[in-house]
Amino acid sequence: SGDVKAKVSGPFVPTKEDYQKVYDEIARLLVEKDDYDDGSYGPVLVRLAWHASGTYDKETGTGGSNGATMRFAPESDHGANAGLKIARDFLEPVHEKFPWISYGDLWTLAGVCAIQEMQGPVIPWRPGRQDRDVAACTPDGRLPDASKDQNHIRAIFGRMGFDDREMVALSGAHSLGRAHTDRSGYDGPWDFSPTVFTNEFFRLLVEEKWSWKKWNGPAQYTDNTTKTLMMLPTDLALVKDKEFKKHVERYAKDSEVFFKEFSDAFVKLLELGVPFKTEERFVLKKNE
Ligand code: HIF
Repeated sequence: SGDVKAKVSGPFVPTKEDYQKVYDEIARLLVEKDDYDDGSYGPVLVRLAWHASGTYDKETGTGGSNGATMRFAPESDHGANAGLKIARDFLEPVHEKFPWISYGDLWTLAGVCAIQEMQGPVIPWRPGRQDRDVAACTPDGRLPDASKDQNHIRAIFGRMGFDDREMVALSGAHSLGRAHTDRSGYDGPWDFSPTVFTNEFFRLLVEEKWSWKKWNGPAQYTDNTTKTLMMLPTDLALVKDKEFKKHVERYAKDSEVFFKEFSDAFVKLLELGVPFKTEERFVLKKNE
């Protein structure tokens, strides 16, 4: 009584509960802001998390989600990143509410949240990315070019350190979202439920017949049955290549196996090049 010492406050060290609050706020905004695209910002948040991470180069250790250098030109202006300002702007109010989180942690956490809230697998996640400045921007050309074939897929994802199985597992994320003519030039969704994470991408690749879309846009495929879906040349490469196709068939048959192997590969993607200080990953709770 009377001699209670003032608590000395050091730097704020966030706990799992603090990250859950950030997660919950993103999940809340996903529900609230449903007047966009197919009714969700989820897919474009997944794309932001992946493009922030997929610049990693294992030889030089440069790129990856540490640094969140897509905040700056030239990286924000790289052709592959067209449209991702929408995702970054969506997350800005979240950063204002939780200013202690780095953008790299925020963007990757948002990808995790989006996948889980769209009924995808649990993606264990850990914090530790630190924002860096414009000097850490990666050169253009590190992200994949959809007009190419399996050799390109192996070159790009091999540079990040992935094997064939992981490359195919990751590809299942194209069950989400759509292509936009004013971003990549391509057009349309990959399946009939672009805001739900499923193994439909693989089932359609195997079971549907795909032919070149007749239009003036970039070369892409359309399904023969409804002509409302699309596949990129890099997507079709997954069934043209025998080694890739093995995994496509496994995932088309078994959603559970796909969810497990996707989760492992996506955890790895989001952690490329990040100098973590902790081993522990958090499993953040879904809202749904
Ligand atoms: Fe995509 N991807 N991706 N992608 N991607 C697009 C959209 C999404 C490639 C090209 C494109 C992955 C790999 C590759 C998502 C997630 C992932 C678009 C359309 C193109 C062109 C962009 C637009 O016009 O808006 C290529 C060439 C890849 C390597 C083969 C990952 C595995 C599938 C790594 C991945 O997670 C998501 C989600 C979208 C949807 C975005 C949206 O706004 O709806």
